[in-house]
Amino acid sequence: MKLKKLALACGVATAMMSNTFAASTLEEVMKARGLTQKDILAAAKTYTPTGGRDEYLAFSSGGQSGQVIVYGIPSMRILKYIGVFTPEPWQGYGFDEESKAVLAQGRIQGKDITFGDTHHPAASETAGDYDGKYLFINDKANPRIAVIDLHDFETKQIVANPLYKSSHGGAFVTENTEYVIEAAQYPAPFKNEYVPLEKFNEEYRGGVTYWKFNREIGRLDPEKSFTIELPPYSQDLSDAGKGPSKDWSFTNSFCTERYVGGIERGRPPFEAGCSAKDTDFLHMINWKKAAELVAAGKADKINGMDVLSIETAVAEGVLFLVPEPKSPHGVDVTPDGTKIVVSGKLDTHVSVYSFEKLMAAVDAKKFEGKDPYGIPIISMQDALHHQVELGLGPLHSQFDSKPCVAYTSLYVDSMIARWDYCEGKVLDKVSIHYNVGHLMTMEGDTVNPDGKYLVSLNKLAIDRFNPVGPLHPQNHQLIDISGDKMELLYDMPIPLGEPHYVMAMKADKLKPAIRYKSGWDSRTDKRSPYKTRAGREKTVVTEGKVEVFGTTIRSHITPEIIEATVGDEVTIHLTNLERAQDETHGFSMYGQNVQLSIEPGKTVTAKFIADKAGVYPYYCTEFCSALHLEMEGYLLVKPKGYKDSGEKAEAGAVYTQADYDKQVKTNVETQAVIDSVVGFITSQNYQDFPPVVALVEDATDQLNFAQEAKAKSEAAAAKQDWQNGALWANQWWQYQVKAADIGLRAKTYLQQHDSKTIK
Ligand code: CUK
Ligand code: CUA
Repeated sequence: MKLKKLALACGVATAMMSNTFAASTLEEVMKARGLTQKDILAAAKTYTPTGGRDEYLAFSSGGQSGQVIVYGIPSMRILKYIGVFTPEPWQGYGFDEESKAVLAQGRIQGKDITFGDTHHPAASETAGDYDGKYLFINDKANPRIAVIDLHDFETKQIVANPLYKSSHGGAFVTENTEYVIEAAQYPAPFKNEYVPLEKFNEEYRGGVTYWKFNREIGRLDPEKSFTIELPPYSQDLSDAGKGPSKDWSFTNSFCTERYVGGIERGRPPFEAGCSAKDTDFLHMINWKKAAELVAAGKADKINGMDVLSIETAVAEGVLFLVPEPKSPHGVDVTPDGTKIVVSGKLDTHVSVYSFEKLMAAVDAKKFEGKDPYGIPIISMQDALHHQVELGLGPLHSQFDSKPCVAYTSLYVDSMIARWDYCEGKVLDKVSIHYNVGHLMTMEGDTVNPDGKYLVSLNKLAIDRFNPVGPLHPQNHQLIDISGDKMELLYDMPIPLGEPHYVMAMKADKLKPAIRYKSGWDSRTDKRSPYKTRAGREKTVVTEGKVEVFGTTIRSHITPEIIEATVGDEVTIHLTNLERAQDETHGFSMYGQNVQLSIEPGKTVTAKFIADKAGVYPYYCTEFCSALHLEMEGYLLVKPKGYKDSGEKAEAGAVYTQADYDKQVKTNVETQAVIDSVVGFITSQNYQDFPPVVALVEDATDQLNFAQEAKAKSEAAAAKQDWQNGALWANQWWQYQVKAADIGLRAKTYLQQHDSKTIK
């Protein structure tokens, strides 16, 4: 009765849907779903059939989630959330000891911080172009930079800025990733002490930090990093120079009024006091020369970091200011490095500065004055190439493969402007939904942009998606920029924090691994000292400690029983023995906050105190094989002084010779099936197909395990131990089934990929 009602209700609700399903021609589908020709064209430009790949991979900041979001372009399919500043259970990030150590590097004054406000991802560059090796991202709330290795898409390092109390203008890399740039934001004292706001001008400071990147080891080197002290202006976005300007970096600022707020004390709020003047300052820094000065011992150590004082930076000619229209936000260097595009939220213009003119003023020492800290100011007239009126609220700019073509987000107008920064002409505009922050074109911040697509990172998504409560998803809109008119193609909801910037790289630049070298600690990129081989698993019990050296492989965890006494520190090292692609095992345990992800080859460690006597089942959390549910075990925590009764555990089922014979008969038949599959594969040119070679390797592994189990079952049978004989015969069969499964996958692959007999 109930079912009938439900069916009726569903029938009404899905009437339109079922029409769509019944429709068999394109025209019928268009009619049923109310789609226009333009919609169909947009769909055809983004739809990626099963098995298809994207041309670009986008790496998006995950905003407050503290993670990085990876998605494909043009399909806009999300591929991964990389755990960066925030624990991420699926990847075991922040749960295994190896990744906990990475998160611990990001402690702020000794305190664990388990989130980040990520803003700007930056890919490593060689000669100003993405090289596909590393990704960096900043945390605005707790000034930190993280390093992600694109070999395995894992976070390897977090550095915390020892001077700032917030930062925004990071991460941006210099042309050959010599340095990763991180600018401060809200001024604060460098020392970790109380300083009254009355001392703002004297003791609060801003700065730009240059984190030295050591490409050999793929890590930032704090010892070789340095900071340029800056006045207490709120430094904002930064960009590194390119080509002729490659030794320089540029950092915006707002609130050069140095207003300190105090709305509750009857003073006008920050927003009024920080936007009173007509102009703020663009900071222009010769980082190359600054690095030489630091190397020559001209820096002071503050909180362990080399700091070049304003005084030294000015005296040595590495720091200059240029006025820019008030409350600027984006600063972007053109691909040829000759111009710097600055957009001001409160101005309808973008200001295009000429690097050549800036250098002419520097060389001629032609300044219009000094700021209160003695920094020379180059006049706007002397530095501007021109200003171009684009619309309301210009924020960020990116570039096209076509010379002189830029795209700028118009926050207030909710539009993207395409314009010519050489001639100063607007070329086209397209509406977006709504209030765009950053925008991004393919490789659009390199020396060699690809054009093709643009993604608009909108701040509001009102009315775009099915409502899911007051907190809306973010909306990344994909726009086709290959033609004369920009065309909106697709809306992608992002359900994880507010991304600020995203960058996209040609997918074929990336060469991610499919497995680790055996027994690998992926966070330190070294062989783990806890690597355990098959057959060498052991549990070491010492006073107050239980240490397990275990393994995982389809479909068992070794060990399956761990015994401890209450109060013991339990350490479990697990090595995934798998070599096959995508054969990750998980490991989670009741009540201990343990959740590991063990990818093929990886070794990880869980550590906890067994502080309560009891029974703690554990199991594999990845559906890895037909007997995945049986991938299980028990941690038994005994009370102190517990005496075993000496009773023998009785098995639930008893096996006889008949059971043994029956299983062996099945195994012999199964082997015949396997032999025929193997016969097929080896009759093909399978060596020409690397995925099949990998599958064959894996199947061979499984068949070797089957042989070992077979030997054990026969040995037991020889002693008339039918119980163990039958069980080992069953294990032998389990391995056969896995081998057969893999073999069939290989066979299907060959049949679908045109191997020689199919031709
Ligand atoms: S920011 Cu958020 S829209 Cu942090 Cu680059 Cu401009
Ligand atoms: Cu291993 Cu499920």
